[in-house]
Amino acid sequence: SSTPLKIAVTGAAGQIGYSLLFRLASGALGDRPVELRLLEITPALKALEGVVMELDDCAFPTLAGVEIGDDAETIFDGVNLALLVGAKPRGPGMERGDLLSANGAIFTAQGKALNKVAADDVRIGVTGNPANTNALIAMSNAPDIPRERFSALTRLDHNRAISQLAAKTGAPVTDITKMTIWGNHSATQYPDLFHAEVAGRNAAEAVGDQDWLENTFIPTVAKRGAAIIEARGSSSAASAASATIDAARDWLHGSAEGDWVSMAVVSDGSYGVQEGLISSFPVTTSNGDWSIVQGLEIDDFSRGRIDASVAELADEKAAVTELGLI
Ligand code: NAX
Repeated sequence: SSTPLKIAVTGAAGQIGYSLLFRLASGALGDRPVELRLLEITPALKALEGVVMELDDCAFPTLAGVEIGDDAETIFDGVNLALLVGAKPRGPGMERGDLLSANGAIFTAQGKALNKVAADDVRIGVTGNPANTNALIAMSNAPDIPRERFSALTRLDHNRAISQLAAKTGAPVTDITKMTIWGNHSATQYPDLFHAEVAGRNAAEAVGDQDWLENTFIPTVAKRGAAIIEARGSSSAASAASATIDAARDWLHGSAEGDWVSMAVVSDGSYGVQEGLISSFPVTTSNGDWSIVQGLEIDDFSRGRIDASVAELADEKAAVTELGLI
């Protein structure tokens, strides 16, 4: 169709936005023209105007229009895809409860605005942290939008896991399939090599090194964000934007045959994950819908890791329930 895909991006003047907008505008989601609708807080609008000047200066053939503003209901009007990137970072001396309530205010308001004005076919991807719980808050405040339309980003973790496994085995990334991130986008996440494959061979067997798997691979993937901050002096931005694009593209256009991707989506109780939590699963996507890959055997090691991350999500849910955000 030549009607532009209307895409909202929040936090558009931020680091991730600076990479994400140019890829969306240049056709990373396909040939269909896109209209960007960019939400920022009032003090960041001037900087955002500068970013829009640069978007103009690229003369992207697929960019059909840009609108910016600080009012969620205006910006979200008629959007088909909403990428919720803007969030409140944890400041010095900030307790977890403070972080959850600051973000709660953002994601309750944005959930309500999406509920009111988004297009009927809207899909909502949350990148801003704490991503799973922010998605839960937005979903809970948008009762008229099907719960399946919300997801939180674990695709960056998924891509990091693919890259680490490729480096360890010497295989190209294109040989790595069926990677899974389970649980929360946090240090408790569980990147699973027992179901992943390297050129069709079980990855845990191909690696053949449980010590590496437990003591190098898992912590390297789970703590990669901190390693990037340590090296670069700021948090991952281009890779986070790239993963946000990968996730949106596969959601809208489908995952590859014979493979799956990781997405944090509302649990139906699969794999013993408490119903209603937004937890990362192996999913296949087709025609804008996802479904959780069923029937994987979970051994005791994986069970313990999944349960620990899910317990953290249940704690976050209890905390935001206590705060009256959901
Ligand atoms: P920046 O601080 O550079 O940008 C965030 C932007 O959001 C700012 O411009 C700010 O003005 C804006 N903002 C704040 N409140 C807003 C609101 N209510 N409405 C609209 N905009 C608002 O952060 P950046 O590096 O771009 O990261 C954005 C978010 O992504 C952070 O929460 C970060 O923790 C999270 N990340 C998530 C990742 C993931 O894999 N899920 C990885 C990368 C990143 O750490």
